[in-house]
Amino acid sequence: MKRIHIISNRLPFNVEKKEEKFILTPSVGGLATGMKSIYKNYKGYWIGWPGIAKDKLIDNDQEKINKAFLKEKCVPVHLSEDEIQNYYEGFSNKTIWPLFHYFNEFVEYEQEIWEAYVEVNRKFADSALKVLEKGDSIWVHDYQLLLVPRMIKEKRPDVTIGFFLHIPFPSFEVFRILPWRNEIIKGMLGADLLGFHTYDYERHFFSTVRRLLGLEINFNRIHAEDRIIMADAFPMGIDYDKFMDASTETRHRLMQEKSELQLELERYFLISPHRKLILSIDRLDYTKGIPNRLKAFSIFLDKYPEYQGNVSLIMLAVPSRGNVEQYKKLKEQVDGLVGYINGKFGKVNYTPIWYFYRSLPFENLIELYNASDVALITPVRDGMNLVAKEYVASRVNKTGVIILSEMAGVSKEMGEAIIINPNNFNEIAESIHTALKMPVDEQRERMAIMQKRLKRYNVFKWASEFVKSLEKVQDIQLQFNTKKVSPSIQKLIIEEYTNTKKRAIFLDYDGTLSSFKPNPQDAFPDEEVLNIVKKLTEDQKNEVTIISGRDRDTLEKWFEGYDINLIVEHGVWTREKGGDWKMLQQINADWKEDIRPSLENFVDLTPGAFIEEKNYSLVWHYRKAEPEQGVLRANELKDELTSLIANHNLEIMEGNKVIEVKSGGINKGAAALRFMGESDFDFILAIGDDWTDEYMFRELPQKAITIKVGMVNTSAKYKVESVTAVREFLKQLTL
Ligand code: GDG
Repeated sequence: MKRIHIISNRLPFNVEKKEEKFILTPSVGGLATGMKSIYKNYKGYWIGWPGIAKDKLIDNDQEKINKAFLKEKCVPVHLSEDEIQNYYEGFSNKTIWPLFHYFNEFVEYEQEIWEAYVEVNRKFADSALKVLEKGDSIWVHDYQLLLVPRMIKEKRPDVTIGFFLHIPFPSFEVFRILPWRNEIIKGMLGADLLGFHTYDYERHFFSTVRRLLGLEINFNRIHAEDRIIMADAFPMGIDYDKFMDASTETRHRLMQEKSELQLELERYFLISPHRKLILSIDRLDYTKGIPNRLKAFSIFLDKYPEYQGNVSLIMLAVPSRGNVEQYKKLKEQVDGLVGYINGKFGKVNYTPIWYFYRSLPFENLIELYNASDVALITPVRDGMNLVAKEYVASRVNKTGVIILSEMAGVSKEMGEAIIINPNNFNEIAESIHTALKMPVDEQRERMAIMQKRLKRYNVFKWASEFVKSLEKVQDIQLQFNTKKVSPSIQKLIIEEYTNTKKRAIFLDYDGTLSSFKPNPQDAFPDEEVLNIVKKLTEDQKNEVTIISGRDRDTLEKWFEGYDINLIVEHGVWTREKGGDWKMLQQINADWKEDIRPSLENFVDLTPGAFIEEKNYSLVWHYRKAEPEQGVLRANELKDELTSLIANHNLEIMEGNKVIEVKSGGINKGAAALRFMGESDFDFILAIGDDWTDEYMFRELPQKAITIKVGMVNTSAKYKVESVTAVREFLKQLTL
């Protein structure tokens, strides 16, 4: 079986020094649990920070730590306090975390912490590169390591890389705020598969890729220059059985086995059978909507005073990132609110809020899940929120109600919960009332559906689905690479070229010899292209033809003085070298006046779009339009044109970000064939990038060497990935 390595900020063990020895204890977080199966079954290494700053180590501590971890197949990445400060607490938690959770006002834009982030990402990548072998895959985790995929891909393009983001991916309008947006998105695109918790994050990511890099995306595949990259939603699950089993065990404990917390919880209900408990558990983070929840609880107690004395909120807030200013302020705010509510509604024998500012052992967590009638989960933004899932998995008798923020990824999977807007305090207060009054049958009905789903799609299934997709993307890339002009294929083509005497060479221009520019007139041939053309045309055995959709005047001007044939406007006009322009067949352009108003209307409706007029065609360009709107309008325009052209002999062609209406029966395939006529060429080469070139690829004789630019489906025999690759290929031919 192929190996899969894992990289995450932290290793799945906590390390502690005891009498000169370093002792490792497994960490119990969701990620560690989910990855355990992958890391065991696929026999890879886990690369991450061990949790101790290297400045704190003395003598040969580092070596000892490495040794201890190596036994567990872990590779520690040692970081200094400064690095942790700037990379982790800094750029990760003060820039990316707030921005990706839509807290723009908290984002810090410090060049220094960005540079530390780059450097530390490089350290993680370098540690991974040391263990990678041919055929290995690697799974990179989360927002601390967004640059790692590219850093690895650049050095090891053969390694398949997966990346999973555990937090939301924000809308483009938010992401674009980042000064380092291009570096980050390119860093992520080093991966072959990108996973998100929800489809919303996935579509934000796609829209960012489209807008920042202009890459083509079909369904969930991104067409990068040299490969296909896939992105998909994989909602992370939990170890369902672990929670269900632990919870079942808790319920069957003998009196003497019960923990203090469990006994205290039982005492609470002894006072009155009508008493109820509401639970909330989170890290103390501003994304979790803790103040919102407290305010809503206060409104609830005010509005429904009959519940005072009978309903308490148990709030577990786990200390987190306490050095960061906003977290300190949040702590003060929460302390204040809890004090206010307890002061206002508390009685001698009634505490409205049981507030724990600490982390509790797993057993206690289960006791809380078990004892609580309602889970109140109100993040203002949350990638997923595993607490919601854990509460469901711990409900042995299927009672209990979840109140869930629509801003948490988990809400997409839990339609049976009471879904609220975390900023609507009245709505939350009402939903607490609804939850407390919900009939047991209804609770059981809802809970059973959620449990069934969570049991099926648990964290192991999540991890294995991701790995399955990683394998699938390998297959897809392989399929696309099968036609790629490899060095050995190139050698064969050069041999054939050298051994032949009469060669026809058809070269498309835009997207083949020259890259697209926002304005078509700016894509004039640079020195490199002119040199290539010059070299090719100097060989008397070659008939070189530029075959393009462009108009006569432009190409004539650009290639003036070159011994070259031109076929323009998809084949309407031909000019053999040294000759005059000839029209291949009699066509007219009277139709333009009927069609033009429609195109103009679509220009008005689509900022950035414009019309190019050729002798026998009209082209609507949308490369400069906002990408999603451009595609939408292009589809509408195509629809409209289809009915408009009914009375004319016209064709609608869809090129690269263009819709072209032109006289029918003309295409590059027919034009190339006509151009070759009866001549007996012993070598035919055609290179092109869009589907107007597919006519050539299909209609040229079988022996022709046809090459598509771009790693997409094609009827060409071969593919190359880019304009640069075309240029290199042609240079090799003429060496
Ligand atoms: C990030 C994303 C996404 C909490 N208190 C204690 C304790 N916990 C455990 C819970 C749960 C985990 O911590 C918290 O996970 P969440 O998913 O709720 O939130 P984040 O920590 O913000 O996680 C989040 C997640 O990554 C996974 O992709 O869902 O959206 O923000 O497992 O049980 N565990 C123990 N004692 C505690 O006091 N033992």
